[in-house]
Amino acid sequence: MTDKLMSDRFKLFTWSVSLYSGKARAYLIKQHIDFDDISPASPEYDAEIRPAIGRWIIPVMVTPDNEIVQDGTDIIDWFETQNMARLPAYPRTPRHLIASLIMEMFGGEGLLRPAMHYRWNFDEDNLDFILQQFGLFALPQVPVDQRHDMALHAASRMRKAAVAFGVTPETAPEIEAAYHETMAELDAHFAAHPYLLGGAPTIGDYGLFASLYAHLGRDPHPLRLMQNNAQMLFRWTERMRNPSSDLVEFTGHDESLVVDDAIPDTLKVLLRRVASDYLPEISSMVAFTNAWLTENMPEKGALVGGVNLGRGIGTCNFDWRGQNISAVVMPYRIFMLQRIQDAFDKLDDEGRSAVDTLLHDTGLGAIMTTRCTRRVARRDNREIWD
Ligand SMILES: N[C@@H](CCC(=O)N[C@@H](CS)C(=O)NCC(=O)O)C(=O)O
Repeated sequence: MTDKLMSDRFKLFTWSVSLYSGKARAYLIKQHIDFDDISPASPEYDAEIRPAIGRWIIPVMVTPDNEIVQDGTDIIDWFETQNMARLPAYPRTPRHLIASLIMEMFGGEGLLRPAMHYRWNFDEDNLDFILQQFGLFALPQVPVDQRHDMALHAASRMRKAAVAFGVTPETAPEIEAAYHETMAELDAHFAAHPYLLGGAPTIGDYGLFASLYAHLGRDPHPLRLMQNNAQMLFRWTERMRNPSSDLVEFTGHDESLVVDDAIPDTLKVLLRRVASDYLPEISSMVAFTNAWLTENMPEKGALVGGVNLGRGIGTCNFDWRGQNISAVVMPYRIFMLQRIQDAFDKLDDEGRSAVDTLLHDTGLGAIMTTRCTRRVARRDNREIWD
């Protein structure tokens, strides 16, 4: 690593338009970490970061000691492991911990369809803004009047990604209906509680913020939708970007979590939403992966998707709200699911029993039994088969 990257502050290679960047950035803001946002379009990224992590991806954090950490969750865990968290992301009680991890996965992965749909399928409201912003962040060295066409080219790649996640003209009406319902449920929750579990953000808030900020809370069309329909959810998106806890409308509230490991009724509603809207995909993705593993038998330590295959290993199909959805299967999602299952397995009998009751009450029982036959691990900032 050259001296160029050395700094006494943390560096976060991000863009405001990037979904997963928002998760890591919100965490750093909330922990009062001294950091700089740096564009991955900078020469440092090409010269130092990309060769080190082997692909173009954000967010990436560089620590003052020049450690490179890619992945929103790994960035968060880096601070948690060093005991640098002002507000620890992982609750210490069983139901809070598991509910928060489930919402992390739902926010980062389960809300991807609405996030992609509302970014890429409302050109009249969004496209000028998106192209200007992509041009601004991705092509700073290109003259402003030449950015538009180049950004349009990049946009067509992202539109294809939306389809790969299952966003099509056929599925769009249900994606919208489900998002309106979800938005109302989130709004009801944040009318009663500043964060998912009370007065401080936990891992579930950071995960949710991924989809609910860069796309759903920032692009013109979905932002207007949120401002018109879910003002308390909109407030939470402001709160998540504020270094203070921003509890102004919650008079008398402090930064503590809900007492006695209780799960607010409004959060139970959101867990039921995960069960109805994301569990079908989890089951299908795990079944596909298990069959794929039997057929392909990757060696221990092999990069998932192989060297060139990108992040997906195939496509799974499942029924969802009367639609048959085809969606890319990404072992990263298995990794996120495994985190929840690992946390559950580590609980004592009493904790497991409390969580079991919660999961059965909310229709999520299968989340602990739907398991992959192989584990996905992370090594050198990549997913590998363990
Ligand atoms: N699991 C990763 C996902 C990161 C990710 O997908 N980032 C997007 C931007 S929001 C990206 O870099 N995409 C580049 C590409 O797919 O080529 C994380 O949480 O950090």
